[in-house]
Amino acid sequence: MNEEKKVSIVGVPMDLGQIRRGVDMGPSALRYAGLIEEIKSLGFDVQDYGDIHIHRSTTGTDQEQNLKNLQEVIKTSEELCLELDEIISKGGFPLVLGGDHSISIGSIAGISKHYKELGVIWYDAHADLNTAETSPSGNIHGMPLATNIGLGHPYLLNIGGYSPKIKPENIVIVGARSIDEGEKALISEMGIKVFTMHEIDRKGMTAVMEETIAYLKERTDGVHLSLDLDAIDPVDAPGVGTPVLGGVTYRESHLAMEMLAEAEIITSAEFVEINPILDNKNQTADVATELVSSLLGKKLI
Ligand code: 5AB
Ligand code: MN
Ligand code: MN
Ligand code: MN
Repeated sequence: MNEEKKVSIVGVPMDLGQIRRGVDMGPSALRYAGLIEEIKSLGFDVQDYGDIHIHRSTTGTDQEQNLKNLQEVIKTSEELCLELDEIISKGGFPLVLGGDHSISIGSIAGISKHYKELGVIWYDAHADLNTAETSPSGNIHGMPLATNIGLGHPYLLNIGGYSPKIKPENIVIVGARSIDEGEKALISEMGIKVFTMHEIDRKGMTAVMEETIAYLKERTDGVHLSLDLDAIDPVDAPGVGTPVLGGVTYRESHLAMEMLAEAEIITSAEFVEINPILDNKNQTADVATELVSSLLGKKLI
């Protein structure tokens, strides 16, 4: 990543992909944490596209197909898809601020059409590989990775007008420690590469990121980083809706971002699932801001 790069910010104040309100305040929390100023201070040209409009139904939640707020998620995803398509066409580096993780359906729909072999790093405590058939909750934020590989409700798959968006072999999941039975079956069936907390503990983050980078460099022509703040241990990032004990530390995450910056493989990114209502004085947005900064190449000296 070089300093001539335009960083194009899009906020997605979406909380309908899950049931705990507050994650819609994520974009504000990140802006309040000084994200824009921080990126500018690194010498980048920053363009803030503002926030996507979220359509809210007045008729209540549609749970018929174990897909809560399906129509709202579809509308938001279509808009985000168009916005990111345009940003990339204009040569910007898309940085998307969530919002819950359902937004990844729209972001990857807009991004992936610009690559033949888009790679994805899914930095998350969860695998987000559920479909309506396997989901224990009906929350669409647990389904975006499945949707992106072409599994799920046809309306979700059709966002952006094509499916699948990514190949299972172009994905690396990092930090997983809460994986549902249906997701486990899919991971082994599809051969998706996963570094769970077990591998991170055994090998260390350095080896995990070296392997991730080498694996993706070999087979992809662009890499989207989808970073769910719940990958990070709740001690360091308490402001998330679905916290899971035993996560990646703040320091390990910095190292991961620094290694990605050095490898110069990341072509777009999103930071999702920050819930300021559950946070401790905006700590999680502060952590995310620092991680963005490292990802964009901030050096300690
Ligand atoms: B997140 C769970 N697997 O499907 C489900 O935060 C949790 O975007 C999903 O990773 C968590 O409801 C979704 C139990
Ligand atoms: Mn997630
Ligand atoms: Mn998660
Ligand atoms: Mn979550």
